[in-house]
Amino acid sequence: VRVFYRTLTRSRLTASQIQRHKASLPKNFSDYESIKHDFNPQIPEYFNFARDVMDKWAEKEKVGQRAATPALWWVNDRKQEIQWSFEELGFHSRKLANVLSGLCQLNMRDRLFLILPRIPEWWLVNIACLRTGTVLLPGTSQLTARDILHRLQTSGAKCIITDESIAPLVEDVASQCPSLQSKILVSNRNRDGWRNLGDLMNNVASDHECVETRSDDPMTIFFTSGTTGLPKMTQHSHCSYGIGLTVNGRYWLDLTDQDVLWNTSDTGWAKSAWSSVYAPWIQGACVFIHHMPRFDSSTVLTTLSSYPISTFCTAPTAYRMLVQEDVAKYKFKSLQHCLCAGEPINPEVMKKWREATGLDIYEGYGQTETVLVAATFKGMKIKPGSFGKASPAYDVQVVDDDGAVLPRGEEGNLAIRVKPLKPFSLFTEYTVVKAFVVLTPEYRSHDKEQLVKDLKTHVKKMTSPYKYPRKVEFVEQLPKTISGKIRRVELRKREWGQI
Ligand SMILES: *[C@@H]1O[C@H](CO)[C@@H](O)[C@H](O)[C@H]1NC(C)=O
Ligand SMILES: CC(=O)N[C@H]1CO[C@H](CO)[C@@H](O)[C@@H]1O
Repeated sequence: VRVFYRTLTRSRLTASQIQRHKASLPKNFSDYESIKHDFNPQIPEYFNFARDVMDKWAEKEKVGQRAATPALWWVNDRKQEIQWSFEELGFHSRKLANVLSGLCQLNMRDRLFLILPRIPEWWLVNIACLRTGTVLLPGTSQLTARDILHRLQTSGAKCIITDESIAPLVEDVASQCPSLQSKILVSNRNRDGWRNLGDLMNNVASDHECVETRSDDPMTIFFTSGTTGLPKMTQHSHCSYGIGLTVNGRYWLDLTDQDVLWNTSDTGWAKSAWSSVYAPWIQGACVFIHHMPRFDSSTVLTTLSSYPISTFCTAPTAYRMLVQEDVAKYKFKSLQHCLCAGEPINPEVMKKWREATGLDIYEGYGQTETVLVAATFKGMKIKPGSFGKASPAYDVQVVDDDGAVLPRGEEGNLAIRVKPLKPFSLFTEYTVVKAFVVLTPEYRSHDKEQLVKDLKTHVKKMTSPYKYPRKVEFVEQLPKTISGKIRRVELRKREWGQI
């Protein structure tokens, strides 16, 4: 019987067809409709990802209820390697949390600016900030001194953690950033004016009590790329990512605690939090990192064949480079699920990748302000040129410029419904200072543009530079209470109503 069965299977399906079929089946949900139907996340009043998710996985590790994969697996091109379990991540990040709340005197809601390449410390800072309730602002290593100045001033960050390549740029601008109190360097060497992270961590306790954060407390701030005007600060709460990215981790990435996820993206970009922190760790999966100085096709293919990477995501441009190599000569024994995001993928590249690996590429789309907005989920038919269907996190529609939903097949704007209820997995706000100004009679005839400039300069001089208003609006009068207090709520409502 066994022989017969084997022959039958072989004659009907090739090994790669079987592999492809298996890989296209979702592991932890049945189909798109069931996801849409069952999606009903509960938002507790208090939530902290370090305590409520990471430390829970550490407990499961202890009693053998989690697969034996590490939680973080880091390699570089000099064959150095680090593997940390959730327990070890907990140990190191608690020490770092003690550095932040002790020596750096960071209180809840204070802001920390982080610019590091893909080194393990980047992840430790992420987790330590959760433990202390510090709001994390990640930035890429490509920032200039001017960019750094703008970010430090706008955010009023009290602490910066970076490496030797960025330290001189910070030194150039630090005197113009009055709120910046601690500068911490990640390096084997010491540098004047900086404290060394390694030394600091050697001298603190490893027990730390995680702070109580409300689900809607601010957790992280990303600067938008600033395509139009100066970059804006986009704030996410503890639950918007910590719970909201379940949609990415469970449904799009289809991860479990046995999976190893590799996204080749750099740290600092808004969405490295998506794929390299929250989405995989919600699912208990392993985050794999290769600290390559730059994208190199043969390094990527060799890495995919020598480590048990089950889930792989890279940019469409990168896939285009990969399929130019002789991909079929590599054996990806563990690879089961491939994804892309960032720009549309060319159907030709998808086809070549499938021919070489037997695997499809699943597209996803989202923005700094959101979690996954739309995607091709496992088990869904892939239609080249389409990025799939709306994610269960949002009610997504194509609308015209007035917000009216358009009929099927018509081009328009992609919109997310925010009324009557704003989805919890949407960013909280953009934290822009706006001034409403009532002019006295002698100023009414003045040139308004010049007045705006003068006001901004005045505030910069009188208070900290970062506090100056980015927006100024002249009004006839301010809404006041009977006792004469200004009703800021009303101003705020008016402002949001306009957007
Ligand atoms: C990988 O990182 C890029 C850039 O940050 C992001 O656009 C993409 O969504 C990430 N992939 C996954 C699977 O989260
Ligand atoms: C690993 C994982 O995501 N497991 C989930 C699979 O789905 C069930 C039912 O929705 C969840 O309870 C598990 O947590």
